[in-house]
Amino acid sequence: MGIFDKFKIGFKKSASTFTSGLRDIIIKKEIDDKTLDQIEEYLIQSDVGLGAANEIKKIISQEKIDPKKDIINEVNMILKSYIINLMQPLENENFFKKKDKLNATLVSGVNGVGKTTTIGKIGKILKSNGNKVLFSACDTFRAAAIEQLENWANKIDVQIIKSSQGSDPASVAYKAIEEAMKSDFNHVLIDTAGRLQNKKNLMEEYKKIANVTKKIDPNAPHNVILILDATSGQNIINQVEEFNKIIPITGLIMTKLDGTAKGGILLALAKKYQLPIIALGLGEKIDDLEIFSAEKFANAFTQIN
Ligand SMILES: Nc1nc2c(ncn2[C@@H]2O[C@H](COP(=O)(O)OP(=O)(O)OP(=O)(O)O)[C@@H](O)[C@H]2O)c(=O)[nH]1
Ligand SMILES: [Mg+2]
Repeated sequence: MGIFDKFKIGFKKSASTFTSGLRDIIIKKEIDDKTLDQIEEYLIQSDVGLGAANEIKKIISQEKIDPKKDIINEVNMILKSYIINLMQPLENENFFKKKDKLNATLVSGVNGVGKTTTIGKIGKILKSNGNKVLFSACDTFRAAAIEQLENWANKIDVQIIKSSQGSDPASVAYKAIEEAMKSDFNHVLIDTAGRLQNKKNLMEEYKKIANVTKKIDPNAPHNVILILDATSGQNIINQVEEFNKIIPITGLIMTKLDGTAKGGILLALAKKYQLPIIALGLGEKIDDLEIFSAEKFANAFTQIN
C-alpha cells in the first residue's frame, strides 16, 4: 500500500463524514443562497473555523458553477484548491532533511496527545535521512515515561540521554545537548511531560527546559513542536495560544487523525496561526506518521484523487 493510500484510509473518518455531509446539502442542480448558507454552516460544524468557512462560501458563490456539471465535484474542487492555497506555505519537509549543524527539537503538548510516540516516529524518519539522532528523556514526571521513550530508542536504534524519575528535566535536556555537541549528533529530540496549558508552575518548568539548552547553543531549541490530539476539539486553539506564549512554536503535529471525524480543525489552525505543519499522526505504529503535504491533505479531505 502506498503512503497516499494509507493516508486516505487513516483520514477516512474525517473525509467521508465531510463529503457525505456536503452531498446531503447539495441536492439541487444550482447553488442558491440558502444552500450557500448551509454549506457555510456545515463547514463551521466541521471545525474548519469561521474565517475559512466564510471565505469558502464566498468563493463558491463567485465561481458561477455550471449546472450541467457535477455540482458536488465542482464544490470539492473549489475546496481542494482553497486548502492547497492556504496550507502549501505551511509545509516544512525540510525539518526531516539531513542537517549540517545541531538541531534541537523540543516536543511539547498536553497530557496524552502522543508526544513520546511521535518522537519515535520522527526519529525513524530523521535517521533514515542520514541524521545522527539522540533522544532526551525529559519527562521525568510520569512513571514509565523514560522507559517508554527508551523502548522507541531501542526499536529504531538511536541513543538516549536519561536520568531517574523525579529528577530535574532541564538538567536532562542540558546533558543531551552537551552530548550532542560532543559526539556530533545532528538532531536531538526532547520529550517533555504532558502539561495543561493553564498550569502556571508546569509551564514555568517547560520554559526552563528551553532556556537551559540556550546555555550551550543560543539558537536552541531550534524547533519547538506542539503536538495536538485531533480528538481534543476546540480546546486545541487554546493549547496553541498558551504554549505559544511561553516559547514561540515553530511547528505543529496533529495526531490521532485516524480515530476522529474532526480533521477540519487543521484548516482553522492554518487560517488563524499560519504555523508550519510538520506531520500528521495516523496511528500508533512507528510508520504511522505522514510528512505534511497540503496537496495530499486536500485530496484526502475532499476525496479527490
Ligand atoms: N490512534 C492513534 N493513537 C496515537 C497516535 N499517536 C499516539 N497515539 C496513542 O496515544 C497514546 C498516548 O501516546 P503517548 O505518546 O504516550 O502520548 P504523550 O503525549 O507522550 O503522553 P504523556 O507523556 O503522558 O503526556 C498512546 O496509546 C499512543 O499509542 C496516533 O496518531 N493515532
Ligand atoms: Mg510522553
